[in-house]
Amino acid sequence: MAIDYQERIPNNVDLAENRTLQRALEHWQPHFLDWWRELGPSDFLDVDVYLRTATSVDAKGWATYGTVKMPDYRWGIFLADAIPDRRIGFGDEHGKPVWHQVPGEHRSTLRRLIVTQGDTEPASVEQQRLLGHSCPSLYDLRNLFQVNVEEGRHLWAMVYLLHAYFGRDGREEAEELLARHSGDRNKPRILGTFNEPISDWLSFFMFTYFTDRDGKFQLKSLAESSFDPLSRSCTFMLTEEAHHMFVGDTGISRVVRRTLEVMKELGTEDPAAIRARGAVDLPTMQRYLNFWFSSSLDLFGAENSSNAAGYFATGIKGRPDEANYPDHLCREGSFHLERPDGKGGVSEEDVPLRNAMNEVTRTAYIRDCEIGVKRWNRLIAKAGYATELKLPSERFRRGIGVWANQPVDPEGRIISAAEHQAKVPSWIPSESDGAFVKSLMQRVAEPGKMASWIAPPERGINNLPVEYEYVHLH
Ligand code: BYC
Repeated sequence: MAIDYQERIPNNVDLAENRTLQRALEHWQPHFLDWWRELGPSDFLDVDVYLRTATSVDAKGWATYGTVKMPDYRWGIFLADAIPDRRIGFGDEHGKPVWHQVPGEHRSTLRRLIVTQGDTEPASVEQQRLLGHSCPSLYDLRNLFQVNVEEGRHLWAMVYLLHAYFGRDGREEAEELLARHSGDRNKPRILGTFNEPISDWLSFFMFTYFTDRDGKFQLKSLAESSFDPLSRSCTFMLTEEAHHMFVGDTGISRVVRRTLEVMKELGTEDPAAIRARGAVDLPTMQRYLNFWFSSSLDLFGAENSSNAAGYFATGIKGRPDEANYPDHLCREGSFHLERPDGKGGVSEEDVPLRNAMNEVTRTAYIRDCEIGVKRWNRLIAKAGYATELKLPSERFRRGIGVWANQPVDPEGRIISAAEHQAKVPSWIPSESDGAFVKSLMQRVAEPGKMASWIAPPERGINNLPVEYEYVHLH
């Protein structure tokens, strides 16, 4: 395959000069495209979409807009600009020069983290692959596809690291990233949330708000890494991640706004009446929020983790915004944890701070999640209603860590197993909630028109009007 590398694969990693990397990518790229055709938004291969493509890392190039067919999207490889004389920012090697190659002793740990990060990217594309059929507007359809192609690019970013720094093992892992599939019984994706189906747009907005936000915090942690190519890859990925969270945040806001309009119009908060008018009642939204928030909390790993302590000590993975902390060694401190005592109560313990790094990051994530919830609640309050959306307790519905599989209610109270079982359907989406939400998912494909359950966005993309034909379906 003759490729004009800079044109076909925009990059700032000297791809045109690196024959080994070219060979690895030449082998992998056709498999990626096959995967995209089969498990990406497969019924939309021929449609023209108004997309943003990163063609360089500077302010001009990172968001180049134009109309493309998705299989022709130019998935590029970018590292944020190098920081001259960058030093390790935390852990036992604090202050020493960062690594430009993989230290032998950290090879398998780094590979595992890069593979875990990389695995989530195609997983999310697989999860969302059928949503295009039920888009609430062309504006939303375009945003879905933007998110999808960028997750594809984030996969490329991790595959680049595997190919460029991990030799044969890396090439094998890159193939495996296309062989595991979301929800596949025999070869599932690595992390739990990425095997959950996303079969409606309310789930998509919750996922892009809560799960992409885990992406933000994990990428920030990896951006602190002493392995400089990983750090620079993740720093650039964060610029794209911001749009994905915007899609989630504004998506949920727009659903709330439409629901409030219907509540006003009907003069009732009765879920049945709101549903009959084709909008999503707030209690249903709360159940979707409970589901995706609790699932995303698991993505931070266990509260007390020797893996996390090891990553910190060796300088492999830090805390998000490490520079903001006064102590970068964390040899002394401890973290106060609560755990179930096995007798229906709670016991407390202090764990060494390094072991609690997952919890430190999860705590920062929860604070960040609250910002959107407050904004949605302001909309509700402004419309004159007392209902509030709320993040459930971090103990609720956990599958990982000390609270895994505990009978806990959304307030964090430990209850009996029988009560828990009886009440779960009122806390997370029931089958009938799913069927109702799915019944709303009818494709709206006329420029500027919105589905009955969602308000229009405040503005279009890249200063274009909301009515712009962002996707040419015909
Ligand atoms: N599901 O010691 P622990 C994103 C495993 S999202 C299943 O607590 P550790 C995106 C864990 O792997 C960001 N398994 O783990 C968003 C470990 O297994 P091994 C993705 C889980 O290492 C939207 C074992 O349990 N990036 O970018 O401290 C769209 C022991 O646990 C789960 C990353 O995750 C789970 N939820 O922390 C697109 C960053 N949680 O290794 C993209 C890379 C834990 O003993 N990954 N386990 O077999 C990591 O930093 C760490 O692997 C984790 C886990 C934070 C995930």
